Amino acid sequence: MQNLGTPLFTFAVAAALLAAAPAVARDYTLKSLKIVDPYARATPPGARTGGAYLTIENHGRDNDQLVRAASPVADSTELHTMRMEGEVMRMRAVTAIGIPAGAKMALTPGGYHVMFVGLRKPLVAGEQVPLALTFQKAGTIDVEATVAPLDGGAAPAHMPGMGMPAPQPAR
Ligand SMILES: [Cu+2]
Repeated sequence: MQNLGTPLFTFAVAAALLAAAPAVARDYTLKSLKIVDPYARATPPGARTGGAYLTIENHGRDNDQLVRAASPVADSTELHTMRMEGEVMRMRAVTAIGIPAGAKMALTPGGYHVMFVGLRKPLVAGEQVPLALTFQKAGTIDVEATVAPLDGGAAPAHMPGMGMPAPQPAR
């Protein structure tokens, strides 16, 4: 589990975080879950894959799990994690991402993420990507992920050696 960009399990009260969130962040509420600031990364022409990221806060008393993601932008939409295999960081599909009661799970470029496989068109910065998220207990919610620029300062660069074609920074 080391060097994975370990998902953050933060048991802090979320109110302070919410108060500090930028006004542009888009949040969604589904029962006891809050989905914070879903975004995707812009993709270069011809890219077959893309990623989407978000934070899920579980304000309820029951554990939940993200069990499915779906989007019309790709042939399939998968839940992935990253793991080290020897010296190489590789992605692996997972069947569910746990969202423990009272916890916050961040899906990030270095950890758990939503993966678009077989992109039907490039993801363009500024556009919105429809994303349906299904949780084991809370059900399904439709959100829109804002596409962030490839070279956006806040977003971490793609890691080298991920086992798939990684977009290069804008030339
Ligand atoms: Cu992936």
